[in-house]
Amino acid sequence: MPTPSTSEPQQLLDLATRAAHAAGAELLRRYGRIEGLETKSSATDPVSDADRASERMLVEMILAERPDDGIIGEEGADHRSASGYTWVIDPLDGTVNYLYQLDNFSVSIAVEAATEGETPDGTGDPVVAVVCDPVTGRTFTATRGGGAFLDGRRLQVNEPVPMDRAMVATGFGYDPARRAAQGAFVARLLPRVRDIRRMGSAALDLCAVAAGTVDAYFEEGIQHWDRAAGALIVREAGGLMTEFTPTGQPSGWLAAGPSLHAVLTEFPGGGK
Ligand code: LIP
Repeated sequence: MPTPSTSEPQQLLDLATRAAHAAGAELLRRYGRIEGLETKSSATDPVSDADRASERMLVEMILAERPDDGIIGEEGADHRSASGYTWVIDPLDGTVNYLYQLDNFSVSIAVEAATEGETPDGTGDPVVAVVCDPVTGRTFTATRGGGAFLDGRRLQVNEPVPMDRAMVATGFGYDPARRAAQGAFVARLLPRVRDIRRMGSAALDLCAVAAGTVDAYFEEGIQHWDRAAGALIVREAGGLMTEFTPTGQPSGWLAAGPSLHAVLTEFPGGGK
């Protein structure tokens, strides 16, 4: 594991923030003018030149200043780390919202440090996180052990939250059969909570938990780059984020304050 100098997390945070803002500006420049539209895992899983341009910009900025760091990106960036640090980037989280001009999308960047003896392949511990919302200019940040912030204001999850007062954000996969099972679980949960929100960007959903603008977020099938930065921001705001697979699908996660996290984990079909 790299031994960061005292200023290294701050240097990483500074570069991640500048890169996220530059990529966000590129997304806004292209907003409303979709070009190079293609689909990935299904006909409803889009990618466009905006995603690709944002990722190219992030990779160029990161490697120009930190050529020995690794990078893993949603749109194919794959650079091995020689420094022990790996950048995990989602250049446009909330792609479908972007396509429909629904103003809820983000640039999500996490920097992970390989743990002792492990290869730095992006499965290390996040040490720095930045999630930028280009439409509002909001920038969520966190450093491990240094707290979570929104534009410099310290964040804290809502705690305690009784289940019947909980505002719960979620999302659904692209596969119709998986969506049916996920919808059935939400149908069981809906009468037990205050309300459900489906906002379309996992990174911003996790930041909403950290900021207390929702009480919990869960989703199955989210990718490492969707959640890497948001996970650190939630944890540094006093929240818990653990695996959660209510319909038995892979890569399911739940983020909430401790009391609500415990209740939702025990909800029938909620735990692993
Ligand atoms: C999206 C996630 C969202 C999920 C979507 C999609 P993308 O990521 O942020 O939570 O429900 O299906 O995976 O593809 O926009 O980067």
